[in-house]
Amino acid sequence: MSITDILSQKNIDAALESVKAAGSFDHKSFFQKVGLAGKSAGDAKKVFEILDRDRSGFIEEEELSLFLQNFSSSARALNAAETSAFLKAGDSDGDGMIGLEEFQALVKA
Ligand SMILES: [Ca+2]
Repeated sequence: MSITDILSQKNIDAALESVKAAGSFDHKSFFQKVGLAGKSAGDAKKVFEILDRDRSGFIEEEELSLFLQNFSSSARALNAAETSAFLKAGDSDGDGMIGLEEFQALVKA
């Protein structure tokens, strides 16, 4: 499964372009631009499985910091403030990671 099986390259390029500047990442705006906000729970699950690189069943902080690189290997890493804001937005049960249901809720938010 590749991310472009789920999302269009055009939307991915536009979303990545909008977060090029360090500190400019906002998950809500990114999920909108990349087209994920309008996808089904099943498609969100497929994306979650790509983001969960070590297949632990959770997106941990390190995986979150490399979030953009799942869309393009040349994309930047998120900085510490962006990563921590992203984690805080998604981690509703406070375990320090984002689970599948949390991710599905986050992309719709
Ligand atoms: Ca993981």
